[in-house]
Amino acid sequence: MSCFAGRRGLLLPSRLPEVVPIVLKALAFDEKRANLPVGAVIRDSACYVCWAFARAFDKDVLEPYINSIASALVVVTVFDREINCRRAASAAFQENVGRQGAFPHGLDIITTADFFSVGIRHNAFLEISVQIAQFEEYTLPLIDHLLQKKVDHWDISIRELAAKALHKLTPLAPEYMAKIVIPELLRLTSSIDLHSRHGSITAVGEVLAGFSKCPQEKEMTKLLDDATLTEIRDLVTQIGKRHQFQGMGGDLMRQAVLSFIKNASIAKMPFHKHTQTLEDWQKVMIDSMKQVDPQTRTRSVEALPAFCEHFCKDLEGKILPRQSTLITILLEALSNIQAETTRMGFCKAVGALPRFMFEGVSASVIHTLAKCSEITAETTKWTESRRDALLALSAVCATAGTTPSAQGDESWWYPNQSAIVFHRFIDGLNDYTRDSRGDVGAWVREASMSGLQSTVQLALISKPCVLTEELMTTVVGMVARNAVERIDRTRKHAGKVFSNLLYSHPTNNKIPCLESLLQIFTLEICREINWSAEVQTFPLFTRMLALPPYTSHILMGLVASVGGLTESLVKHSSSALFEYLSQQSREELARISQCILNIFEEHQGQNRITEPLMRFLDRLFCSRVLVEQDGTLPVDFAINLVKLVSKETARCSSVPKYLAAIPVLCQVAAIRAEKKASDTALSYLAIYLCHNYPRVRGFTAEQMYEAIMVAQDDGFADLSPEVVLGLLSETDWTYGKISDLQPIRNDICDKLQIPKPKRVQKKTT
Ligand SMILES: *[C@@H]1O[C@H](CO)[C@@H](O)[C@H](O)[C@H]1NC(C)=O
Ligand SMILES: *[C@@H]1O[C@H](CO)[C@@H](O)[C@H](O)[C@H]1NC(C)=O
Ligand SMILES: CC(=O)N[C@H]1CO[C@H](CO)[C@@H](O)[C@@H]1O
Repeated sequence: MSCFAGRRGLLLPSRLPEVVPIVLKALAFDEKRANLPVGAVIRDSACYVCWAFARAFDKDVLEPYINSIASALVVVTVFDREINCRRAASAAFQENVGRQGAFPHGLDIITTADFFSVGIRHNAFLEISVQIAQFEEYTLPLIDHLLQKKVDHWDISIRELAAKALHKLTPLAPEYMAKIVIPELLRLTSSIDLHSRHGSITAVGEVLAGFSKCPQEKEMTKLLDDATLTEIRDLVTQIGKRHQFQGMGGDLMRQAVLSFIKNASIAKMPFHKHTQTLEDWQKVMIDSMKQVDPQTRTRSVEALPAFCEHFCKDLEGKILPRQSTLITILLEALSNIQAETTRMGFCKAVGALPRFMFEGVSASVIHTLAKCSEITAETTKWTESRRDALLALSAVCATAGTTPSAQGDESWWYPNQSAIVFHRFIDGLNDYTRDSRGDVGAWVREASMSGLQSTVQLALISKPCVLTEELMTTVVGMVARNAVERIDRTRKHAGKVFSNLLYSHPTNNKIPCLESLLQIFTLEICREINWSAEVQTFPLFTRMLALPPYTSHILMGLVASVGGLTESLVKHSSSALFEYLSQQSREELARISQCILNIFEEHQGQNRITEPLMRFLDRLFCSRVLVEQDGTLPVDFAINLVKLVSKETARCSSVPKYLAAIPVLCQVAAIRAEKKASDTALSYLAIYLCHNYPRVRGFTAEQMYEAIMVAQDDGFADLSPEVVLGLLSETDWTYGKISDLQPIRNDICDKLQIPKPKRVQKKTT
C-alpha cells in the first residue's frame, strides 16, 4: 500500500470502497512471525494513510467512512501496544478532526487523547479509554476490539491490561458485557490456545468485579442467566479436569485462575452453597503456594484474603466453619518441612490474612510462624523463608492491631506471645548465614528490624508494659550495631529503623539513655542524614560507645567493619573510631578495651567474629590510640589479649586465622613497656617460626622482623636486635627444613631472653 498515493490525490475516490477496509484491517494488524512482532510498522503506516486521507479528500467523499475510520483510530490511540502507533493514531485523528470536522466528538477526544497523554500505556488503556468510551459511538468498538484482538494478545502484559480495561468499561455497558462479552470470554476459556485461555479467564474475573461498580438495578445476578452463572462457577473445576494446571502452561493457567478467584470473590459471587466449587478454588490456591514460580505464589497470596473475606463468612458476616478448616490447612503446611519456596508461599499467605481468620487460633498462628523463623538443622540455609516468616509475624501483629477483637481475642498481646514475638525478632538480628550469594542472613536481619520497629510501636500505643528496659537495650543496641556493619543496604535500613525508634510517638521512655541518644541524633540530623553514607553515620554511632548499655553492641558492629576487607568502609569506620578513642580518658579507654576482650572471650572459636576481631585489633594497635604516654596499655589488656589470641589459634588448622593472629602478637611484642605480655607474645611467635605450615613460618618471620625493626631502639636495644634481625631475614623460613630451622630459632630465643619452646612440634605427615 503506498502512503503517498493517498496524499497526492492519486487515489481516486472511486477506489475508496476497496481501500478503506484494507486500511482498517491494517490498523488492527498485530502478529508475531518467527517470534518477532511484525505488526507495528504496518499499523504505523496505516495511521499515516488515514492522516493523508484527511488531506487528500473532500468531506463528502470521506463521509460514508468517517465513523469506521474514527473508531479504528481511537482504538489504536488507546489500545496499541506501541507508543509510536498510539501517537501516530492520535495525530491522524487530530488531522481528520481539523480537516474533516465530522469525526464524532472530535474536539473532546483530541483534548483527552493528545500526544503526551497517550504516551504512557497504562494511562491510555485504563484512563483515556474510559473517557472516550463515555461517547456511545465508541463504547462498543472499544470493547469489541479488546475482546477480539487483545484478550488473546501474544504479550501477557497486554492481556492483563485488556482485562483491566474491560473491568473499567463494564459500568458503561453492563448488558453488553453480560449478554455478549462474558459468554464469548467463557467460550475462549476452553480454547486450545494458551494465550486465549489465560487472557479470557483473567478477563472474566475482571468483568465480574466490574459489575460491582454498576447501579443496583444492573446487578450481575440480574443480568447473567443461570446457565452463564453455572458456567462461571464450574470454570476452575473444568480446567482442573482438563489437567491444565500441569505441564508447560501450568503456571500461566494458575495465574489466570488465581486472578479470577480474587476478582470473583471481590465480585461477591453467590457460590456459598457450592461446597465443591469452593473446595476446588481453595485447592488451587493452596497448591499454587507450593509452586516454584514466584509470580504464581504471589498471585495466590493476593487471592486468598479476598476469598476468605467473602467465602469464610456468611452474608451477615458470621464466621463460617470454613475459616477454621482453612487456617488449619495453612498452619499444617507451615509445620511441614518440604521446600523453602513452599514455606515462603505459606508464610506470606498467613501474613496477608484478615484478622477474623485468626479468631480462636491466634496463639498457634504466632507459634507456628515463630517456629518457621528459627534456624534448625534441616533449614540452616533457608534465609528467605525465615525472612518471610518474620515479615508475616510482624504483619499478623499489625493486623491484630492495638485492641482486642470483637470476640475478645487479644492474640499476640498475651504476655507469653509478645515475649515470643520480640524474642524471634531479636534472634533474627543474629542471623549471619552465608551461602554462595554472600551474607544472605542480612535479609533476615532487615526483616527483623522492620518487625521490631512496627511491633514496638504497636506496643507503645496499647501495652507499653511489655516493653522492658532490658528489651529496649537489646533492640536499640542491635539495630545500632547493624547500622555500623558491612552491607550498605543493611546499614541504611538500620539507620532508618533506629531513628524511628528514637522519635516514636508516644515517646518510648523505656529506651535507656534516651536523652543522650537524642543529643547525638538530633531531630535535624535524623531528617537530613544520608543513612547510607559511612562518612556521616559512623562518627555518630561511634559516640554511642560512651553509653554503657550500648558499648558492646556498637563495638561488635565496628569490629566487623574496621576488621573487614572493604577498603572505603575500613577507612571511614576506623577513622571515626580512632578519632573518638583519641579523645577519651584513661579510665574510659580501660573500660572500652575490657569490653573488646569480653567480646573476644565470648566468641572464642567463632571465626566469623574472631578473624575480623584480630584484624580490628591489629588496626587498633597501629593507630596507637590505646598507648599511654609512658608506653603502656590499659592495665592487663596486653597480657589478657595474648592469652586470648593464643587460645584462639591453639590446634587451629586455618591459615587465614594465623595470618590474622600473628600481626596482633607482633603488635604486643613491640610494646616493650608491657614486658611480660611482650615476652609471652614473643614466645608464641617463636613457636610459629617452626610451625608445620610453611606459610605460617614465613609470615611469622616477616612480621617479627618488622616489629623488632620498629621497636629496636626502645626495648630491644640491649637484646642485640641487629643479630636477631639478621637471623630472621637471612633464613629461608618458608622452604627450610624444620630440623634445620630449630637451632636458628633457639638462637633467636636466647638473644631475646625468652625460654626456648620445649616441646618439639609433632610432625603430621
Ligand atoms: C505462659 O508463660 C508461663 C510462665 O511464664 C507458663 O507457665 C505458661 O505455660 C505459658 N503459657 C503458654 C500458653 O505458653
Ligand atoms: C548517600 O550516600 C551514598 C553512599 O555514600 C551515595 O551513593 C548516595 O548517592 C547518597 N545519597 C544521597 C541522596 O545523597
Ligand atoms: C477489581 C479488582 O480488584 N481486580 C483485580 C483482579 O485481580 C487482579 C490480579 O490479582 C488484580 O490485579 C486486580 O486488581
